[in-house]
Amino acid sequence: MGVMKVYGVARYMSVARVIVCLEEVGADYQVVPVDFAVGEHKTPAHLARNPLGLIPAFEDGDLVIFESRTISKYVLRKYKSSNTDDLLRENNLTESTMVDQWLDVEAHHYDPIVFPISYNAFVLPKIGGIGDQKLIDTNLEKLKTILEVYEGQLSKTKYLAGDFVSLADLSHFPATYYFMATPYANLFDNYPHVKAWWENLVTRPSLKKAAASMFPVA
Ligand code: GS8
Repeated sequence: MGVMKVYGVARYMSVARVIVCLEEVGADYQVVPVDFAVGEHKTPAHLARNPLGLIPAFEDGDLVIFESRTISKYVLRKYKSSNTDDLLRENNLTESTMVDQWLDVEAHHYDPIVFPISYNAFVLPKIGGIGDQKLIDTNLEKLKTILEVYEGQLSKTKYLAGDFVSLADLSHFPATYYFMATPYANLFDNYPHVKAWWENLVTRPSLKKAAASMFPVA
């Protein structure tokens, strides 16, 4: 079986999520570039890997999958023995359920708010586009509500799913990393437990490694 392949571009947020997990377990992998500029993500070859025409797609031998959170779980399960922090907690029903719960919160509540802010206020200007300020402003308002919820949880536990780091935390990395490079980063100052959680999280080597291939934030 050849090396695992991530189809996509490492600086894109969903791709970075997968790279973090691959780095966590120290897996051998290759990032195979997909060139948006020439519409490579809409070619039959890429659509066969991800029928939504999005990145990432992932290949491990005969297994071809898409959706960054699914790929992340696959990688963590496959390399269970080198997943030293046990980021899914699958040997504990309560803990793994808390991981699932906060991963769902990230996917269905946090990301739909933070991703558009990060994309419009940071990524688009980086690639020569113009962000949609109305969209940014609407989502900034919504973000306050969700950060209030996070502040409540993180004042009870060190990480989202409990007093252990998990995929639920790591999954927040890409969009939050770019958010912190927007003019709106200081919004987090109003939520001290969330801010401390983030500052602790970004010290992880896997995140630093993924960040090295992302857009520079300084
Ligand atoms: C989202 C994939 C996605 O939006 C996942 O894998 O988590 N829920 C999916 N990918 C974006 C780049 S991510 O920053 C993408 O492929 N955009 C290209 C396009 O919209 O045409």
